[in-house]
Amino acid sequence: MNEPSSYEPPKVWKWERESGGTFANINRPIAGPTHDKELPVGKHPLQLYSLGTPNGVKVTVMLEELLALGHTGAEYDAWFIQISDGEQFGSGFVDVNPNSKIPALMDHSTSPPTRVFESGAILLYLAEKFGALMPGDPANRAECLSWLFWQMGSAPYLGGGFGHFYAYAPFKIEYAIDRFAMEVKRQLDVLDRRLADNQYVCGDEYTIADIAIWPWYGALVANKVYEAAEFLDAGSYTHVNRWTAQIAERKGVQRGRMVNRSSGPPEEQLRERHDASDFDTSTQDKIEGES
Ligand SMILES: N[C@@H](CCC(=O)N[C@@H](CS)C(=O)NCC(=O)O)C(=O)O
Repeated sequence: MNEPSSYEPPKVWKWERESGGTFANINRPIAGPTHDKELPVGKHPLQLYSLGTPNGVKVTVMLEELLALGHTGAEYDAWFIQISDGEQFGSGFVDVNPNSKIPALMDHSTSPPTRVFESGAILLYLAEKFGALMPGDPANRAECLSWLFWQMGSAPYLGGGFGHFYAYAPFKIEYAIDRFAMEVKRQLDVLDRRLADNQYVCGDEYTIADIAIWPWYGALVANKVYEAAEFLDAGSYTHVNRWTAQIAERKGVQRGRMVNRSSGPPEEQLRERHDASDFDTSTQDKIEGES
């Protein structure tokens, strides 16, 4: 274990300076808007305000899967929210999500329009609205919801805990990395054991539980977040790797993971999505831009 810090917490914590590290500029100890800014509203009933992070990808995959199943009412506009510029603190965004985090959804097909925030709540709302991607019978529904909420409770240990201290903190703290690496490996083992006997997380059916879990744990074992696959020996979770590759083949997943994305290969990015044809236009633009 490396040297312990000499830091002694004061009696009352005060916000005096940025903590350093990636994203420190947007961290604040207070809620509420920092500036007035209305959100744009497009032509579809569903308006998504998001970014192509794992939490954002859950919702764009869900919407693209619903469309692939023929639910035309799931057509949506996806607006790009640049969280590193503090756009989640604009007044319009805070009206949709008082917690100032993407993803946030407005459903204008209801009167008055319905706001939904928290990615798990959005997945559940959409599954219930369209009667899709969630088992109907009580026992399987309970299993599906259990895994959905497992993801919502576990991911902060992966992102806010492990990912933060391994990849984003201004210096490496062995104690913190050890603590969260241990927990994330335990979570991967939970998932691996479940997927050893089940094709999908809830059994034979692909559900919102897979849609919630894949952008986090699938991305982790595929080395797409934190570059930590080797460190965590992600290859040893063979069933998670099998499931990750299987889900990556789905058309809804391939489309959904492009939406609101602003990093990676240009052909995998669709910064805003307002129509299904945007996927074709985006690829065409990229090809023309390169020639
Ligand atoms: N529990 C929330 C977490 C959402 C979340 O952490 N969003 C991040 C991006 S992945 C964000 O908007 N961060 C901006 C900020 O913290 O100011 C959910 O699942 O929707």
